[in-house]
Amino acid sequence: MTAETLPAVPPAWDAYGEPPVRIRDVRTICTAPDGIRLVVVKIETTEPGLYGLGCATFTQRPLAVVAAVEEYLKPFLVGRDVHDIEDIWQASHVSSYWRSGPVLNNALSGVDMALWDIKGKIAGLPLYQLFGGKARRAAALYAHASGRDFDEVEENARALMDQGFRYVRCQVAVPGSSTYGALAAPKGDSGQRYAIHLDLAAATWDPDAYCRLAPQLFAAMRARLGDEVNLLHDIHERVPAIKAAQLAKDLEPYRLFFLEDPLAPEDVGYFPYLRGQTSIPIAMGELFSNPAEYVPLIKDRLIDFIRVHLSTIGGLTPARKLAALCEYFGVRTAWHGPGDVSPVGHAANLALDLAVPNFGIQEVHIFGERTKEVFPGCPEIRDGALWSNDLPGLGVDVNEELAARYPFPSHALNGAWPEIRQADGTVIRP
Ligand code: GCO
Ligand code: MG
Repeated sequence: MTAETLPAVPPAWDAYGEPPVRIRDVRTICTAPDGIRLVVVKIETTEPGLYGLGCATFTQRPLAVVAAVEEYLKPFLVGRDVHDIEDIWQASHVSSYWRSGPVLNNALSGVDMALWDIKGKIAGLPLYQLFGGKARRAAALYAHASGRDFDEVEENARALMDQGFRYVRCQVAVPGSSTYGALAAPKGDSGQRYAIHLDLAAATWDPDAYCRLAPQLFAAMRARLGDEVNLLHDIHERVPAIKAAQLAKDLEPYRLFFLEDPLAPEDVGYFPYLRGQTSIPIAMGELFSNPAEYVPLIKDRLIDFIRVHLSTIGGLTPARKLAALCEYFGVRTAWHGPGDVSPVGHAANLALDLAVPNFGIQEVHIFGERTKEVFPGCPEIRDGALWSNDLPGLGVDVNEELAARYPFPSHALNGAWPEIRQADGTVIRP
């Protein structure tokens, strides 16, 4: 298809540039080089060789995102001017009438990030330059130290500290419980079985045992690792709200950098109570998908760090607005950066990390060699920080031939989170 044969689409105003650059094709690339299902959107343009990439990874429902991109967004977007990012975001967002769910937002994010990537390439500038330029050299990182017991957590934390990490998230297995974040992938393992960090052999979850153990873990880590390292922890919405408040108080003496997801999105009404009980720094939000969900927590200063899975809120366009809102309320950024964010998504996180004044911390997943080969230009981890290259746009490419060699693992649930239950059989949050 050439620019001339493309359908005439709204808006009716003149396209930018001579000749204008239009969207020629929108498609998805599915790959799992390290066993984690990743979805990336590629937008090709009417300019030969000019394309953009965006992260659309919703690893529990990747195939639904693929359908949303290819069946709905593609026909809606082909022919539009690549420069109209805001207009395209707004139009796509409401084109489903019902909106702001994670499937549609991830699809929209793939498009949104790809358009920013293209804009950067046309400008010849890395994205952080379009966002106002560097406000820091690199983004300080935290990585995960997990273990079956305190010794293993300590060993993994020390290994990270030896690599220069100054921020370490610690999670330990509750014996006999299917604990979130407790298993680390052993050296040389692709991470496939550990992608969602669950000990599936242990069938149930005991919130009381966890609430007793977590403060002991941090007492041990402070004693063993010293005062200087910044420690973090993710409750992962695993306990009833009132227990989370007690746990937050019990963890206070260990001076965490932040305590993440003490409450489930359904329990945000408890935040004023939690805030009144403890001065522990709180990080929240990776499960929100409607950007409006953050507003009450930000404006009432109920959290300290905003956690956002960028693709789940619809990409860079809404994330930039949230970061700016946070700036005025003293809330710092902590974009979600686990293994189920593609290197393209990590590069998008980094573009914001470098440019926003209220950067807090960046979570990182240490990608395996295969993922780095599939995604040349993947941001570099050095001295406990994430460094951007200076290529135009997001600076990350995808080797499609190689990506195709790592199809999604075949599994009956296609990536869905297996259920976790209490001893009496009640299903609980993941
Ligand atoms: C975190 C997260 C993740 C999520 C995962 C779900 O890193 O803070 O909670 O590990 O569990 O992204 O797919
Ligand atoms: Mg989390």
